[in-house]
Amino acid sequence: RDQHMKWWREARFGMFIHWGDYAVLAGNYKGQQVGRGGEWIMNRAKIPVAEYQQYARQFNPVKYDADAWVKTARDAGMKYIVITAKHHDGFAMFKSAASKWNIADATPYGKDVLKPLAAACKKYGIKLGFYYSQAQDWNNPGGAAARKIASEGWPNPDSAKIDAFTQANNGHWDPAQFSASMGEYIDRVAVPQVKELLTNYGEVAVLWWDTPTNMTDEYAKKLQEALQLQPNIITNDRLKRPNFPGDYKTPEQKIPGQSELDGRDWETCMTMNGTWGYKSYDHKWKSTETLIRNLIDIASKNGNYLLNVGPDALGQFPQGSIDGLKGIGQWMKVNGES
Ligand code: FUL
Repeated sequence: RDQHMKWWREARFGMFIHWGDYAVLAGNYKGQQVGRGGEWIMNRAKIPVAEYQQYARQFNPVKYDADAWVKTARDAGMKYIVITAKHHDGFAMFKSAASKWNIADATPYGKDVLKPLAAACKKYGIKLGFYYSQAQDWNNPGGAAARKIASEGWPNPDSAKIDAFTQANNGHWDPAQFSASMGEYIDRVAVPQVKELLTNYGEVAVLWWDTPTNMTDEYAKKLQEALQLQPNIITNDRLKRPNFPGDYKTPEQKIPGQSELDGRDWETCMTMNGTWGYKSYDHKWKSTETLIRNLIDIASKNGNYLLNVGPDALGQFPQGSIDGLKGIGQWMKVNGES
């Protein structure tokens, strides 16, 4: 029954990649540094849909080198990669027939970036997984929008802008966002895109769902059924709560203590600085020593460590990530099993 989990349980170490249109803004909006994750900037600053979509015209990652990315992961001792195929801003990093809001159709770059990544993963024997934001989608009509309310109030860097309109409209700040129902969004965008992802890229090892805002069992079932396209696929626990536990738990930015372990498989995802998506001014890098200690702590408790890199809009890993991964790789050479 558990045969499909075998490689994952042995993997221990993987690379998370948060990459999308938000890398263009890099945490900055109209001269303001917007707090927390760079990938949340559209929501936190309540950027209108039409305006946000203009930034895609500046997204031209000509330095993107999938081969080099996968090599960097492999050299650090990582066994798998999970990349944001679509984050909450709804921007697909792949050519999609279900929505024009994708990297091939909306940017000067004009190409799918998952295809070369899949090819490089195959070449180096690294498993490839896709993160897909199934519920939140701030650009495709009908997608959900979570409210993150902070007491201090905008523009405090730690808060989100919550105006009366947003408050009254289920977290949405632009009428374009609810010109369709969530059911329509699930049927027209989420399910077709998941099918595209599970059909066009060879073996897909992991489907990493996120933030089940307003999900229902009905929506979740439709998405879960699509997974049949990849019989050996592994999924996390964020499709919908409860009733859809997936294969493993996903503690975020923390390592569970011994007493919190309950026998279920688990994976800690973590940033190397303070953001998932690229921010030009976040230089608070964890030391190599901290990263290695975390990996040891997690491996000793039978978990996996999914360590994040947030590439910039040109397609480059930040130097801080490269340095940290190199440091881990050097330690691995001496102490690791591979
Ligand atoms: C969270 C998301 O909202 C963040 O942006 C990030 O993707 C993290 C891994 O999961 O819940």
